[in-house]
Amino acid sequence: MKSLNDITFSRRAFMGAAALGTAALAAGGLEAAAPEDAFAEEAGGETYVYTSCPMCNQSVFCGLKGTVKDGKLVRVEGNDQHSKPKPCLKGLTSLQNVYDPNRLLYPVKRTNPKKGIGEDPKWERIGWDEALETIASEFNKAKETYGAASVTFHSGDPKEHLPVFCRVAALFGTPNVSWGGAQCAFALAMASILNYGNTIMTMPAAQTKVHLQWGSNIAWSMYPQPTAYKGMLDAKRAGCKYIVIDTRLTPTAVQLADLYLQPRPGTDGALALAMANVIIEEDLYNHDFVENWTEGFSEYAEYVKEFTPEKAAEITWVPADKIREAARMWAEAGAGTMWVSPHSTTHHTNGVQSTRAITLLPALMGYWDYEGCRTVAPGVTGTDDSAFQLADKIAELAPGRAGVDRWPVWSAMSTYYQNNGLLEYINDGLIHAGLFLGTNLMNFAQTPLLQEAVSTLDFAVACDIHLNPWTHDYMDMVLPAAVCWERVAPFQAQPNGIIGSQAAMKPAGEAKEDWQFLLDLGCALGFEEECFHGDLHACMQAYLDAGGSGATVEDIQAALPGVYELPMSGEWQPRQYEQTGFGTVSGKVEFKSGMLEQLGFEGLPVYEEPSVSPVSTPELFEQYPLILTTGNRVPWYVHSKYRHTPWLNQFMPEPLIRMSHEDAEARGLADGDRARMFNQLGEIQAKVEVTNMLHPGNVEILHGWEQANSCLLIDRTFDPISGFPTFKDALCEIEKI
Ligand SMILES: Nc1nc2c(c(=O)[nH]1)N[C@H]1C(S)=C(S)[C@@H](COP(=O)(O)OP(=O)(O)OC[C@H]3O[C@@H](n4cnc5c(=O)[nH]c(N)nc54)[C@H](O)[C@@H]3O)O[C@H]1N2
Ligand SMILES: Nc1nc2c(c(=O)[nH]1)N[C@H]1C(S)=C(S)[C@@H](COP(=O)(O)OP(=O)(O)OC[C@H]3O[C@@H](n4cnc5c(=O)[nH]c(N)nc54)[C@H](O)[C@@H]3O)O[C@H]1N2
Ligand SMILES: [Mo]
Repeated sequence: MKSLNDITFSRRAFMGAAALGTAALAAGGLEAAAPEDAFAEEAGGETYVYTSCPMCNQSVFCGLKGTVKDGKLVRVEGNDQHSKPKPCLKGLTSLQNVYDPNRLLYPVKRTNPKKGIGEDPKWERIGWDEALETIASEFNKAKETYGAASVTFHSGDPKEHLPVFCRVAALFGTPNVSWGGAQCAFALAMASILNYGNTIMTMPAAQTKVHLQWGSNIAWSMYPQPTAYKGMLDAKRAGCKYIVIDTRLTPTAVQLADLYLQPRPGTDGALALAMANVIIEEDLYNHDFVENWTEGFSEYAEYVKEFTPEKAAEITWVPADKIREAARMWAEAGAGTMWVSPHSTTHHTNGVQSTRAITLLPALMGYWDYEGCRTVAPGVTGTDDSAFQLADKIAELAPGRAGVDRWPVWSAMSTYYQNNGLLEYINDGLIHAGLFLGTNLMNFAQTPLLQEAVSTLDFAVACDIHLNPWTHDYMDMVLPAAVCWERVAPFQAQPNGIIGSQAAMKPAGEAKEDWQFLLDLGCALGFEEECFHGDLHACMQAYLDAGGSGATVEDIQAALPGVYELPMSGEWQPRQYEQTGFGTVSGKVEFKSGMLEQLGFEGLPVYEEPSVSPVSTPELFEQYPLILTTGNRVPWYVHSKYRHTPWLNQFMPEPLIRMSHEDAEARGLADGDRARMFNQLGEIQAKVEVTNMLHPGNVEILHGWEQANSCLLIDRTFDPISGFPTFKDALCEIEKI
């Protein structure tokens, strides 16, 4: 693997990779611009187009500027008028995504009956008319026989289609709608909303004195990182101190941390409670805020007495003096912000409660809504798209969702369904058909069980950029999706308004942009009027009208490459909660959650060991003595995507098992050896990389590899509060092959 230092996109690095790209393009035969043209002289004849980068699927993307020459996209760079003007290496690579010779270009249907795992579907090309008619007839048949809720609208991490996706699902009448948020950011939001009625996560600002970065390696992932990360570096220069708490010594920790804590995976709750113990014992907390604006403090203070730094040190591996130092640094700063990973503290059975314990640390200090803290600033007007999504209709349908009893807190806090139970919903006869748009079944725990279940559906259709056997072998039909440079929809929210996007070219083959496909599907299902007779422009205008901006599609286009500015809903005043209170059951910040108690859960942010761990399953630990973390992000891949994209694949061409020197030596393993990683659930094989990043006893592998699917080693246990999978609660052993 190349080092991080190699990931500057010098012309030379691009050219090296480009050679690979050209060979692949030639083999695929798709008419394409050779990547080396990206650096050809731009001698007239070129036009510029502007779009937003969906390569890492964050909901506010980075701005891109494309140069088009002779109908071909030849160069990609940042749009400096966008609020996120600096794309990362993935954004620059979106050019290769357009011309990827492996793209699916036509709708296909299977000709070989579905028989479960390992069957070749024998795809046959069909036309869009046949595709849409078949889907409509199959979905309507399921609706007549079992009710509309028997059809799931299931999406993954891609998000830009969601307004139309949700609208069409609501029109059809199914509440069994969901997307990547069901494994991703929503549990973090739940924890924070249970505490504050709002999210606490924010980036440090100029006046921030201390920032607590909890398990999120922003240097490599998460936020459109170049812009967010630059903001963090600027705050550091302005004097902000950083506490970084991560199970790995990450680039974020190395570059930013004034204090770095390396906990045992899944023990974050105990660590946060121990920090609270120090803050309360040493009387460092903000009495005024705690007395007036919080609920349940005395019981919480009583509970955290148990978590002395010495006891927490035994649980978490973090030395007691470091816990004290972190607590004091946080409490004595006077203004602090916090950023928590959307998946590292939530992919455990104790996820929501641990994340509540973490996100309550600002409440002890009253770090809320004043300069240098999380500020609750007014947003722009005219961007609420809930009316367009028919949110009221979805809320009406919500009681009929699958899984409401299984995950009551999730179900009370979201109107969508928790799709991690899809396997059981199918096996229990609740779901009979489905649309699988932009998702890979490989990213669910115990993938083969889900694949088997999906293959029993009466009808399943996917829509994707590629044909991907892990998901599509279990479908009846797959439809080709356009990529960002081929789309006119959608819009992106900006801090000061809305930004539009332009297409650089027509979609390749018969690919359609997701908004257009969903409109056509809505029409085929019988909702012509509500789906604007398939007219994308009319749909985009209706979307703008529903938000109340008063803008036309043309206004937004004319503002490009800039933002179409909208008025703010007011001016920020510090400590608005003094007027409004907090959006919780009690109207205050809740150390003891009223909602959790109402739904039969512990109201305090109690710490429990993960369901699989050295402590909770000692017999298993004896056989499998390594704690396995799956899915820590890398800069060049997003989940299962881009494994075949030459400019990205060069950095990590194959799966890697990463482990410490100690763990490798103890097993006679050296860097580059092939090894098997296994536990009671399964086995995968990959190359070993020995690293200083990991604590001895903790190993990792990235998810999304066809050659080594980490979800085979993850059981189907879920956090009972969020319904989140336990992608970071597993044990394993590793042996040389
Ligand atoms: N073991 C393990 N598993 C995990 C995780 C982990 O940490 N460890 N993380 C979880 C998390 S947080 C998430 S969000 C999920 C993500 O899970 P998924 O959303 O299933 O992830 P992807 O692999 O990105 O699959 C997206 C699919 O959409 C296609 N696609 C991309 N863009 C578009 C588009 O614009 N339109 C259409 N129609 N298709 C498109 C891609 O080709 C790809 O096949 O994975 C979860 N799974
Ligand atoms: N390049 C890239 N960017 C992405 C993605 C991608 O696949 N690739 N995926 C996108 C998605 S869907 C998501 S959800 C976000 C995720 O965004 P982030 O949360 O920022 O993801 P990571 O960079 O994996 O950071 C998680 C960190 O948590 C640490 N960690 C793991 N387990 C634990 C634990 O138990 N406790 C603590 N304290 N730390 C732990 C890991 O070492 C890792 O450094 O990223 C998004 N951005
Ligand atoms: Mo995610």
